[in-house]
Amino acid sequence: MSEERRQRSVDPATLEMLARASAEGINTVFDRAEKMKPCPIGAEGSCCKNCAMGPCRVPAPRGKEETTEEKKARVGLCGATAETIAARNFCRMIAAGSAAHSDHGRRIVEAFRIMAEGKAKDFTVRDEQKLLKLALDMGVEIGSRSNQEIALDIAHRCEAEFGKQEGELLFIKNAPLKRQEIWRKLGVVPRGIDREVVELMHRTHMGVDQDYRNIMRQGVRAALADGWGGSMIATELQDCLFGTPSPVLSEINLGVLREDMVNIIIHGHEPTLAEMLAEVSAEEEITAYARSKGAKGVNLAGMCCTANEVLMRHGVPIAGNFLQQELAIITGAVEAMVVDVQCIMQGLQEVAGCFHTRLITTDSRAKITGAMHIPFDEQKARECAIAIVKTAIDNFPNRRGGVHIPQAKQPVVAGFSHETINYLLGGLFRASYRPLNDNIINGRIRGVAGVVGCNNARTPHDSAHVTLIKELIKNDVLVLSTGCGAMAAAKAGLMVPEAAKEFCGGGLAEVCEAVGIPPVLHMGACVDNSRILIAATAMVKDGGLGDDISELPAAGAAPEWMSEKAIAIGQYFVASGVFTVFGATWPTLGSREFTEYLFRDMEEMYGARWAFEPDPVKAARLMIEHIDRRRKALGIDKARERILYDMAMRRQLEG
Ligand code: NFS
Repeated sequence: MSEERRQRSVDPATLEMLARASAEGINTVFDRAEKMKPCPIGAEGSCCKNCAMGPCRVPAPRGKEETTEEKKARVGLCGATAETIAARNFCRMIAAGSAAHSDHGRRIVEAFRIMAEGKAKDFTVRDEQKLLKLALDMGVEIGSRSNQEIALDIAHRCEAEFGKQEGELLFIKNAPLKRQEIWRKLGVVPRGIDREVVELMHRTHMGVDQDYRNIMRQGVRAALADGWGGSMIATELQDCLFGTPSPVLSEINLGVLREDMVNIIIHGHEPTLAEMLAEVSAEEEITAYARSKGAKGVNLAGMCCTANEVLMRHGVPIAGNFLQQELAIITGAVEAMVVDVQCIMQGLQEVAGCFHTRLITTDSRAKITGAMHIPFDEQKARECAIAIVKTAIDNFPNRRGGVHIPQAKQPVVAGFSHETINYLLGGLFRASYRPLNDNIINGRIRGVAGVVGCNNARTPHDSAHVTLIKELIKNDVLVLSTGCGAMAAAKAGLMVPEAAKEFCGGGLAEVCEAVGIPPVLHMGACVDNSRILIAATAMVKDGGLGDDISELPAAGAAPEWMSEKAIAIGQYFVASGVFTVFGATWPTLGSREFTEYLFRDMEEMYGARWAFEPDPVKAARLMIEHIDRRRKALGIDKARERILYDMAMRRQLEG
C-alpha cells in the first residue's frame, strides 16, 4: 500500500472494503479524489460564475504579499472585487444549505399536517408532552382539544413560518434574551424562512449587493433562519411525530450487515419513510416472505443522517457515514439501498451496477439516472414501505460476485436529546442542567464542545473527527455530536460509558461515570444541531455561566466538512455566539479582507467568530484556549481543583 493509500481512512472496515474495491477494479470517491485535484481558484472562493460575461477568476497571488495595484486589478469584468466575489460565493453556500435543511423541515411539516388531518393513518403523535409544550410555545390553544386538533394548528403555524414576510420567526424566542437583542440590534432576525433564502439569492445575483459586510448580514439572517427556523422545526415536529429520543444501545459500522439476511440500507435525511421501514421490516409476514427466498429475515441498517434519526429513536444499527456509502454496496450483501434527499453520491449507481444491489430513489425531488424509483407518499406510507422491502427480498437470490462483510463494528449508546440530558442530569422530577453547570463551575468539566459535520474525501476519513474529539475529552471537555462526526466517534468506541475511563481527563471521567453517560453524546442528525442550540440556551438559563451563549465555556467544530449545509450550520453557530473551527479547507481564502471579517470582526458583532485549522490537534487547542478564556471571564478559572465525590454528591448527580 502506498503512503497515500494508508491515509485514506482510520476506519478498519473502510480500509478493508477499499482493498476489495481496488482488487475488483471498482472506482470510488476515494479514487476520484486522488485523480482529480480541486480547482485552486474555486476552492479559495475566487471564481465568479454569476453571469455569462464570466466565469471571472481573480485568484490571490501565491507566496507573496499583494501590492495595492495588484489588489485593485483583481476584479471581475463588472468590477466586482475579490471581496465581493468571495462573500457572494460564501453566502450562496449558506443559501443552499439553509434551503436544504429548511425544505427537509417543510416536508416534515407537511407530513405532520397530513397526519393531523387524519389522512396519514400510519402516523400519529408519539410524544404528547412535546406536542403540548410546542402548543404553549406557539400560542396554540390546548383546552379540551384532541391531539389531532392541536397538531393541526401547530402544522399551520409552522407552515406559515416558511412564507412569512414580516415580523420574527417564532423560535427566535427560544434563544437567550441577550442573544435576541444582539440580533435585533444588528438587523439579522429572520422574518420568514423562504424570504431570507430568496433575498440572499437575489442579493448575490450579478450587480446587486456589492458590500461584503452587507451581503454577509443577509447571509447571517438566512443561516439563522436555518438553525432557529427550518432545522428547529424539523427536529421539534419529528420528535412529536416519531418520539423524542432517549438513550438506546445499538451497533455501528459495516459489520452490522448480515450475510444470511436481506440487507436494506436506508440512506439520506428525512426519517418518515425510514420510520415505516423500521416497523415493517420486523413484521412476521415480511420475515416469512424473506424465508421463502432463502434469507433468515430482513436486516435494516442506516447510512448518513437518516441512520442517525432511526438510531436515535429505534436503535436501528448504522452501516456507516458519508464516505462509506459506496463501500456498503461493495460488500456484495446489500439487496437495496433506499435513498431520499441530500448527501447521496451519484457514483452509487455505478457501484450498484457491479453487484445485484437495487438503488431505489423515493423522493420526487431527487432522482438518479439508472436507479429505480418508488415514490414515497405519506398517505400510503405502509404500502410504500412494504413495496420497497419486497423489492429488496426479491433481490436476495440475485447476489453475485461473492459477499464480503467486514467484521468491524462497535457498540454505541445514542439518543441524547435535550430532554434526555435534562432528565439524566437533573432527574425526572427536577429536570435541569444544574449539575452540568455546577460541574463546569467547579471545574470537573472544563467546557462543552459541539463536534459535527461531514466526511470529506480530501482529508483522511474520520481521522480529524476522532483526533479532535479525543483531544477534547482528554482535556475534560464534554462533547456533543451529530451527523457523520457522531458516527466517526461511535466507530472509534467513544460513545459508550466505558470510554470515559479510557479516554477522558479525570474530572470529565468522574462526572460521566457518576451519571453513566459516554463522554461524547450523540444528539442526532445534522438538522438536530438545533438540539445543541437548545442545550446551550438551557445552560445559559440555568445560571452561573453568564447571560448569553457567547459567554459559555463552549466551542464548535466541523473538522471534515464538505457540504453547503455545513457552512449554513457553522454560520448559525457563530451568529448564535459559538466560536467555531472548521477543518479540511476554507472557501474564502481568496480574499484576505473578507476572511478577516469572518475570523476577526464577527467577534465584535456576535461575540463569536469563525476559525480555520486543518490540523485537528491544533483545532482542539484553539477550542480549549477559547474555553479557558471564557472560564476566566466568568471568574471560574481558579475552580479547576480536583474534588472527590462523596456519596451525597453521587446521589445528587444520579438524581
Ligand atoms: Ni451533515 Fe454533511 Fe451529510 Fe449528515 Fe453527513 S455529510 S452537513 S452529517 S450525512 S448532512
